[in-house]
Amino acid sequence: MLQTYLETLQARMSRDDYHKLCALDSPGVHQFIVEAAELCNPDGIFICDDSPDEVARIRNMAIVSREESAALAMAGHTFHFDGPYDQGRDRAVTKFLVAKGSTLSRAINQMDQDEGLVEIRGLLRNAMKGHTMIVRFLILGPANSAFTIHCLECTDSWYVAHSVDLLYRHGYDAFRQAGRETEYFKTLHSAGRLNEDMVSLEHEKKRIYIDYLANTVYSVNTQYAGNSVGFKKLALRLAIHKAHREGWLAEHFMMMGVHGPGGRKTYFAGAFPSACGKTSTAMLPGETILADDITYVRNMGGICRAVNVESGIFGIVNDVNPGDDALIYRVLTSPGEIIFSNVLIKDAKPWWLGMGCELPKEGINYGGHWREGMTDAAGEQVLPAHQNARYTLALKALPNRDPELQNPLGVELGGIMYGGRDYRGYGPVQQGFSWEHGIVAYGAALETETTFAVVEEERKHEINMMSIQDFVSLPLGQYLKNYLEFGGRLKKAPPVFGVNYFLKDLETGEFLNDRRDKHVWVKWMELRVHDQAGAIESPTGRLPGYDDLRLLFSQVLGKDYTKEDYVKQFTIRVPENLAKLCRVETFYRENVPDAPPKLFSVINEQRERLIGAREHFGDYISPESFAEQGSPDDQARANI
Ligand code: SPV
Ligand code: MN
Repeated sequence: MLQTYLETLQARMSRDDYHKLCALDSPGVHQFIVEAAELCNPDGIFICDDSPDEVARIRNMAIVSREESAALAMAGHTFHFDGPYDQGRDRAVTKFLVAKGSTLSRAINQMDQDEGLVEIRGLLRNAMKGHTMIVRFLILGPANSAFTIHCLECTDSWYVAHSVDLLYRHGYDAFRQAGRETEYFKTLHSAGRLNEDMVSLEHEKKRIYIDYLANTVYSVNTQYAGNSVGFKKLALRLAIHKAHREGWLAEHFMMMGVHGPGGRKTYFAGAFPSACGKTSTAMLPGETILADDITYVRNMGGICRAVNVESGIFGIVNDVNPGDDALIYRVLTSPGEIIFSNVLIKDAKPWWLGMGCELPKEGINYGGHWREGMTDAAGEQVLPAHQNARYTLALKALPNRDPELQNPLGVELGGIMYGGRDYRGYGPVQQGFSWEHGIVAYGAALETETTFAVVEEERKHEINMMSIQDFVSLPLGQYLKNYLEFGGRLKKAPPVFGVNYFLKDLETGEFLNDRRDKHVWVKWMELRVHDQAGAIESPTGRLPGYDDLRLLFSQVLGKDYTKEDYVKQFTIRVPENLAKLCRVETFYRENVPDAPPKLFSVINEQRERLIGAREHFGDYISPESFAEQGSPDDQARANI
């Protein structure tokens, strides 16, 4: 059989490419490529073995094919446009294929596996005619590690093949060394028919189907990297299922190293829905970034250890400016390999919203020629750049990258944080009373409003469990159960924190924090991990004390922190918190029939604590009403 697949392929590719495939002792890989080629019918097949020449060829072809343009002044910079209907992940057309007789939770988009395969194969038939199918081999996680997952992508997009080069570790050698029994993920992607600007034309036929039972992802008529690069949220869906079978966690986490007293560094992982401050937390000045988007977490000898699945960033460029994100701004405006997508182009420069300077009055964007004052069919002003405009770069381009990226053992997680977009309820930072409390009260209760990173109505209030809900290839209750049990099996589960950068004054509607305040919250968490800061026991979690924060504001930001600000920010808002618990409970009762009983007991206990506190202190309770415990004395504080 192996010989038959190879013979079929021989006719479709150069001798050189054929030999590269023969070096892989994997009939499954050959079969996948044969079937992809027979279905999509490309003019040729290019097997990339990751040599520098081939990687350079891919980058060059992305430009020659005009999927990217290098018409930018800065060396190494290119830009790419996705179509107007292809500017984010597309929930409506992204579906799990489920076997007959089984079903995932109601909140998860799914369809019958057989029907889905017939539909998507129909759309992929002959889709690569006139194009080359590029085959890339990659690994998720560091090489030669318990975390490593092999994967391959067949795509007709040079932009996608180029993006994966910046975002993932090369894997051709790993495939060469792999035994036949090695499990791997596969993606088949076609951008479909393109218009004269090399943009996917048939957006109404965009489909992204995840055949998680076969470790395969299909994607067609789309270019937006979140839909087309198989190893972002698409392979995350496959990894969640694998993690469930094997007893570990695949998470939508950034990871960062936070410096503490005495030169120590503590690693944190954090889940935030899109545009809730994930990258800007991971990029805090003076700290190190280890991961931006996806992390695998394992119990290794009772210790919670984690790796970055990726090795690059596909980041939101909106609001990156010298004041708020100085570091990334500097990288984006310096020479180096970067792909900008869906920004405004003018005078050979990329421009984006919130970049901290006046934008040009006209230029080229994803809609074509743009002029200030333009309106769309609905009469709305057309923005110069898309709010979900992005940059793609390798982590090695960042001066603040963490040195442990390639460590096969990963790093020990000191703490985990969850952060949503909650204007009314939760305070800026708090610590869970236990693993279970933190996982439920901050992770499972994570609320946000939909933003521009997803193609649908914006500003809808929603629960987004662990910021991963769309990707969970299991019944959601099973996923939560796995999470709760994972912590229980660790020798010492990392403390769990909830953060909220979006709290507003209930009367004025103004944000109560500056964007940079998050640095103080992170430093406080670092101290808490090592029992070097006190905490106040409030009904929703352990809160920082004023004196610790005042010192940290001064040390970290050089700012005075007034008692008045502290009280405003950390006041427990009982009605808003009770309403939040009600939304969370309703969501799980309605959508997650297999939710673990622990979830409801944690919610109930929190409700009772809130009601009890209200009886004593009223609806809005200053943090100073609660007792502070374990607070370091002034001498210890001075040494922080
Ligand atoms: C996100 O939206 O969470 C992203 C970008 O990280 S995407 O690749 O589209 O998932
Ligand atoms: Mn993400």
